[in-house]
Amino acid sequence: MAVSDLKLMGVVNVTPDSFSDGGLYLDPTSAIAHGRELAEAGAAILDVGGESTRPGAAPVAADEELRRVEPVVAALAGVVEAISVDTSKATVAEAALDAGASIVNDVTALRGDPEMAALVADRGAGLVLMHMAGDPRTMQVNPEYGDVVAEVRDFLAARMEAAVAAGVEESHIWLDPGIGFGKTVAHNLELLRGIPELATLGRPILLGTSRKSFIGRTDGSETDDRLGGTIATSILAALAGAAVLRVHDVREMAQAMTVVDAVLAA
Ligand code: HH2
Repeated sequence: MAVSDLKLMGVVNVTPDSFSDGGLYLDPTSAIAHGRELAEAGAAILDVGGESTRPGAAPVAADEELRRVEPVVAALAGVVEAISVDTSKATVAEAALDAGASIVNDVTALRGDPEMAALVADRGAGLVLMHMAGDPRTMQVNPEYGDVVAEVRDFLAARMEAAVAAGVEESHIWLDPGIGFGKTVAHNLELLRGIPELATLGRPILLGTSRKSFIGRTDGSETDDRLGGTIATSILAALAGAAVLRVHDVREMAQAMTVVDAVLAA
């Protein structure tokens, strides 16, 4: 498979406090323009979120999150193959699905809101189940695992089973190891090496390394200077079997994939 067969998921953060682009796209007009740019640059999916999940982030009330996300989803629906909504609240997910989203990206893997599983099942939506140890306020306090890859794989298998038991079609589920969510640098690096093992679960693997702090802790770079590390980890993940890459810098990522394919085909 060519790495350019992968889907790029462009990040649209309609927030004041996201870790790398907080405040840049809080106004719906700028978020919509940014989403259009990412679509033109090669994003097949746009992931629209109204609540930061960075370590220590303060929770956002549902009505505020909905106010941020809904007009942006409505304007971008149809611009790309699919819109996902990055939320763990069923009311926000429902409004986004009504506005044209077709995928729910729930970083709590259906553990955050008891209404979420039934909503996704009833609407026949796509579902991203992500691994997170703890919650964003506490997740980076001394994360510990025995075998991180095995534990994340078992967690994802169990969450997939719970989703299917609640009526979600297995074929609608994507799995994500949750890079940076309750993990040390070493855990993140091990998970990147462990993608083939996660892929044995039989569902597409989505991966988000974009601009994350494990890159900065590896080379000392600041948040706005981690494109090289993002591309390196994303390409390695693609070659190891990841199917969807969640990135902020779609144009640069698409270029890297095209060039890698040209080399692989030579
Ligand atoms: N990472 C972030 C947010 N949502 N969803 C999935 N499925 N996987 C991820 O790795 C992931 C995610 C964090 O990135 P960002 O949205 O840029 O930051 P913030 O949460 O501060 O808005």
